[in-house]
Amino acid sequence: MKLGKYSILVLAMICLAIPAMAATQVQLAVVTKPGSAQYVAAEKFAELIKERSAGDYSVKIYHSGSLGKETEILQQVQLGAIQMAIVTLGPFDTFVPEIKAIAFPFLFKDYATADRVLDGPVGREALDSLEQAGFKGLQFSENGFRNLSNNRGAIHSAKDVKGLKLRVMQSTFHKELWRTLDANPTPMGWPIYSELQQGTIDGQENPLWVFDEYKLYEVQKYLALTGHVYSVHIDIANLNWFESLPEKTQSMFMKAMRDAAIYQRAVNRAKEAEYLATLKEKGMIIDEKPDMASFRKKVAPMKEIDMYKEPNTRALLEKLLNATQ
Ligand code: EAX
Repeated sequence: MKLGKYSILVLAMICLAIPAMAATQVQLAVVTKPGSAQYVAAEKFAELIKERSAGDYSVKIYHSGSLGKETEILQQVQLGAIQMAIVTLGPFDTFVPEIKAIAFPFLFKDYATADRVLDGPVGREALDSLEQAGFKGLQFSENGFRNLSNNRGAIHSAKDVKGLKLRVMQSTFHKELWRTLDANPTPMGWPIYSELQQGTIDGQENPLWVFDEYKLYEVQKYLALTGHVYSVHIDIANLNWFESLPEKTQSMFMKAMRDAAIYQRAVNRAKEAEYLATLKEKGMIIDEKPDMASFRKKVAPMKEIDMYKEPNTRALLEKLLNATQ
């Protein structure tokens, strides 16, 4: 077929128009890699947005530390350099102090309680508190219950923690928690494989999926299923950007993140037994029933420390303690 001048012109116009019709790209960061809990939620979210916006929006996921540690990711969302992120609660407490109430040890006795409270009004209030730092809190997704591992020796009760060189998240609260437990905590961003390998630190604490996905069984010998903190991920957007979106789009993003989080939590929980079996097979020495009464006793005074006297933190903690009853 021979194209006339006019047809060529029309064709050229169509080609030029295509970029304008392309999806608006939303940049979302996670510090961890594909297969990680954060990534599973991010990927599901991206898929839902693509479907539900009929191609108007696409989500580009930055992962594996390509935008820095979680603290740096939070800074970039805060500045609007990127629009969204899924970040572990730990590093949030230097941005929004009261959010650490959610990481209070032994606050949630099981997954059902965590879901009920965090998906309910108290959880919503906590997410809304992030607005003071320029974040829109969309949803909580899940890291999981954190468990303690180390290379120094078996840890059964709280007294075995004494002097342990422990990596903690870049969080004021986690540092204080492990100081209270008499460890020697050092805040570091993620990942920490080489620090464990080189012996800069003796131990760390994380949910079971992390041990598997990051092969921590290669560099950690002892694991105690302490489940001391239910660790959440917070799924956030830059507040100004989010509020600039049409209302319908805002609801679509909210709902898609909620559905992605529900999906991701289910995946995480369904795989837990499998993760544990792998760690055993890989030769970790696992204490499945550590003396948790000794840990609870040791951290009980934490309710009264200065960090928790700050009124907003105190208020959120009280609400959480009531709601989790
Ligand atoms: O999400 O930094 C941490 O210990 C996190 O739990 C880790 O990135 C896995």
